[in-house]
Amino acid sequence: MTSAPVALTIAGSEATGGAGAQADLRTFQANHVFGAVALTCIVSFDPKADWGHRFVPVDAQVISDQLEAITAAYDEDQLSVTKIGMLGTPTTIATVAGALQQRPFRQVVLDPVLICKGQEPGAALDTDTALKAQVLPLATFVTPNHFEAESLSGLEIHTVEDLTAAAVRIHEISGAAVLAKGGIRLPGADAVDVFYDGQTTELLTAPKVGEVAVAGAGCTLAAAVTARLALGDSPLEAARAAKAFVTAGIVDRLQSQAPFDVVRQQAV
Ligand code: PXL
Repeated sequence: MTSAPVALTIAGSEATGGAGAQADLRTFQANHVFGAVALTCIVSFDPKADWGHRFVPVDAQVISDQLEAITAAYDEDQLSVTKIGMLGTPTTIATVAGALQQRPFRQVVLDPVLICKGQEPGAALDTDTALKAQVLPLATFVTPNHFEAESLSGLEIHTVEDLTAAAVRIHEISGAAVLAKGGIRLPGADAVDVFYDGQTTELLTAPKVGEVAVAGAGCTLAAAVTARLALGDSPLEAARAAKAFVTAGIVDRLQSQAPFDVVRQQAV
């Protein structure tokens, strides 16, 4: 019998398995961390409509019930790190923010999934505003992609210098360690991400693997950070390990009948 570290993901289901809670759990497992899930929503792509997102939120009470069960089963030593992925509605955001205020976590890793395709633009704006106001202040580690970094910082990002300025700004707003992802969006041969925690700025680079984004990369990166923090890494060590982990999974991507490849997590 062991009492191994447990990590929690508060995330949506993406039915084909490429992103969301499914990618998070595979990432935890590949990093030797036991995973728990509080499911926030269910996304079913629509193959009849260009693989757009069909989105159904989980009832707020059911989200609370899941979090109650998880935090009763695992105390603050055993479960000290949580990841937050797609929340999707202002109601879900309020529910999750309330739960995080009641039960302390040593680390809260926020993948600030801002827009869910398939939602009304109006609803998405409410969701963005609520996420920034209620969840960002609770985060200790944030992993915005190019679009999310522009939205959270209010800066335009065309270069690595811009991405660094955005990471600094997001740290100032949130107090969190920031891993701002340029990915394939910035020009150049490398996929560059910027780590900034108020003291250290470090560029994490890897050669780009093609010029087309792979689904599940954002979820996998943030989940790998979460797993490494649960194992005791510092935020910078976790960021470096997560970058290597997601790069390996992109190289070994899974193809399917869907119009995008997905990250395939490799055991570490
Ligand atoms: O990659 C963002 C993301 C997160 N969570 C869920 C998703 C997606 C994208 O499809 O479906 C549940």
